Amino acid sequence: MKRYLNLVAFLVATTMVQAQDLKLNDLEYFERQGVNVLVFSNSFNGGFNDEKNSGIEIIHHGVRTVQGGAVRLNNTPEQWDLVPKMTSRKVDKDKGSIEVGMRYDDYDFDSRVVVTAKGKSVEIAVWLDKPVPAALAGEAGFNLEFLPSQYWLKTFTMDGRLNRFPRYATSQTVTRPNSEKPRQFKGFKTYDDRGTDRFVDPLPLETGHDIVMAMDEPERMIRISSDSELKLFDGRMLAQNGWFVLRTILPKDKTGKVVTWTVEPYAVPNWIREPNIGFSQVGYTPEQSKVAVIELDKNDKVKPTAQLFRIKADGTQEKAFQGKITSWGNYYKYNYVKFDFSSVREPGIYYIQYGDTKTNNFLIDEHVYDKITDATTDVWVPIHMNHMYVNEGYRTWHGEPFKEGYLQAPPSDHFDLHSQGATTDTKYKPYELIQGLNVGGFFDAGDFDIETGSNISVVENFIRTWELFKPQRDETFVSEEQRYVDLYRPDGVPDILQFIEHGVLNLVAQAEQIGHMSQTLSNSVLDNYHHLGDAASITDGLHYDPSLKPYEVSADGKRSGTPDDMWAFTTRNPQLDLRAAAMFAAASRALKGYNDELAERALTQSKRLTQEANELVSRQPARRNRNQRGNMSTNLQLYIATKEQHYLDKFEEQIWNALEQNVSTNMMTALDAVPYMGETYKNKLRPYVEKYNDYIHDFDRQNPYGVPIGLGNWAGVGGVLSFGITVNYAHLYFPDIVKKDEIYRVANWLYGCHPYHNYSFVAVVGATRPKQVFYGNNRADFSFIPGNVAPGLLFRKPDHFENFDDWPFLWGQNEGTIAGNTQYIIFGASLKGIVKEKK
Ligand SMILES: [Ca+2]
Ligand SMILES: [Ca+2]
Ligand SMILES: [Ca+2]
Repeated sequence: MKRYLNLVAFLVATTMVQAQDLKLNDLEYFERQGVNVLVFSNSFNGGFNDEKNSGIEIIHHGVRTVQGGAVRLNNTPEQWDLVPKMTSRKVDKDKGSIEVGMRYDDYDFDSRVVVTAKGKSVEIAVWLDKPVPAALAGEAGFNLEFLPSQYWLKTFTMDGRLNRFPRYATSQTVTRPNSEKPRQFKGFKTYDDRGTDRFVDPLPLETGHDIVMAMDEPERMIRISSDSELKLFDGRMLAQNGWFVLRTILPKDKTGKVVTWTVEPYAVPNWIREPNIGFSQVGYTPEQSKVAVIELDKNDKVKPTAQLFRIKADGTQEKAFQGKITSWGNYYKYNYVKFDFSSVREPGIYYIQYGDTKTNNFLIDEHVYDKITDATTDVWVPIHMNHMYVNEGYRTWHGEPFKEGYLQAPPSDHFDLHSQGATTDTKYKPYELIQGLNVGGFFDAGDFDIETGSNISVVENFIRTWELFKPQRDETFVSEEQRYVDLYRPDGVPDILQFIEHGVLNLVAQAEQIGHMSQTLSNSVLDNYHHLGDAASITDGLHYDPSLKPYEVSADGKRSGTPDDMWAFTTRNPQLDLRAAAMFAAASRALKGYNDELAERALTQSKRLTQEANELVSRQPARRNRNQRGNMSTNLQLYIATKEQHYLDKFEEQIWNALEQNVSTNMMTALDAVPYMGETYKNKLRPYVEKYNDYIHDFDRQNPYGVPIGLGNWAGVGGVLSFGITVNYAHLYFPDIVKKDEIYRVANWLYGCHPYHNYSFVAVVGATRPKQVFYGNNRADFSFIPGNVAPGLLFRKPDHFENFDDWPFLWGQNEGTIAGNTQYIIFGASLKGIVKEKK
């Protein structure tokens, strides 16, 4: 009987292999087991041009290793090279093909790409109705990009010649006149040509007609052939975030089907993705619920049980628990089951085994959450202090940046989501030095600008942490006088107070020197915006003097002709001024007794900005409640700071209405008010908290992880953290409605219980297996800055979540921000506080 069953299984398997041609599925991508070919499911319309997330993409055995398939204008396109606009997308189910229209407005250049399933391959054809414009002849080509970290050190052959993908960029380049370079985004330039008027163009690693990649790694193996010439380039020659690029230059003066490629991604027969056992890498307290979420391939057979093993003090292991697997169901492309081992409460070292898959070990112990914020407060935050030299032991993280200060931005466009309006809104002339801005403040994220809105949030987050938890932790030496920060050197002052002071120093200087808040203090030129390395070397530290030639230094050594000075973008926004005013009022409260002079300055600016901003707002045409939530929060903060009744009246007028409209988005602001209001307010809030509790539980129905999972172009850790903080405070003030166990939802998600992999999203003390690469300012080293929180799971349409841990350069999944990471401090501090409370 058994023999017979095996024979049946064999026959079924064989039929399946034969049936394994690429098929266009209902989600409009080509699929066979182990291979997904996506054709502009994600087009080039992200926030930052070429995000390496678009065009023709291949998800190869679960990993998105190929993207960027499109007509492009460069051998190795960079982030700010032009991207095509998708003008049409036609799916032909009968023919098994997808056709996409692409257009470059800058060059009035249209093309079409048609992808057709042909057995185990797809044919990619480029069609032109009009020849390539003369300006792009020899430059426009069809490109496909391959993820370096998945291909480096693997072999490849071009027309049979043996090769290996280099671990580091080490091929050759030529330089060409700038006049031959296709225009970049808004006319900006990604490079400093050092006065040569020439740009760098990589030479191909190989050229031919038939390339086979990674025959030494079946899950990555792919074959591409064409009658046209194929050239393989290494994009890392121009930019560390470049990919390997395979390309065919479009022929001149031709129309019709001008390029044809045959692309065959190899599929491992009957490939089943290994189960991803999601659990908290930080571990669990004995009393909390403990549920692993196991992500399974849709072709995988669910096993009836899983086991928990304990590693004993003598190094031997024993089975601690065996429990049933329960089904949750399908969520996008995978099937989800759960393993509940909450009944195991004995402190110890454990791992989970499901079938042949074992996790790394984790702890069950009362103290597992004790250190979850330490790396963020002791390491990540001080390293992001701007205008300071930051030292750690033998290592310098960065010298003192931007010594020459900030110039008034001229009316201009910009590359990081802001711009300077038609006037400066200040007393300064364009390019004039604004004194006193090069003090305090925090780097925005993986870049080095001071985003004013974010810095306001940062100071607010620190003040909240200080006022709620009064953390006395002192691990950091901060001297504003010496402009020097030394990690792990206590100086007798709680670090949080010093962080508040540092943030306020910059923001108060903005208010005093500019007269109102700037939008941002940022780079003036694109070629130093993408800086990787020591922040102190972004600019030359010398005042820009346009009377000198570029790269020339004045005789006194103080000025240079290099236009690298940072700019202050000063278009006035009264809403931002109001936010700053509320923050300044709270800051003056927090700083009193520590830095009275700064506290006084903050209060003075708070009063002035509030008055001026209110006047400006009253003169503006009424807008439909667009900033209501911000206003509401500002009114609350202003009431707390000043105790003036009219702010409270305004807040009360707004909050109930807001809660009626949307409980979930307004609950945190409502909870923020609780400590300052009476019992009547709390009672009135109670039914809304009950509604919020329903909202929390609804996530158990929406997805297997029970948290709000964002599907945007920047992964959703911000939303998850706000949710976590709100849940924590809802529990603190209404423990009978929101139960204690709810606070672990977000902790589980952050520390490893999520799709794709089970690594902790926080480079954190305490986690067994934190993520190892992040998009920080040291990303070129494939590294991290301790305490960073990754945005997490990036959703790619139509059904793929990913978080690369071998490739740091996708900001939407790996970049920690100063506002997000200080939000994490509040989440972590409140979680620790609740964990410690006795039931
Ligand atoms: Ca920025
Ligand atoms: Ca300190
Ligand atoms: Ca300079």
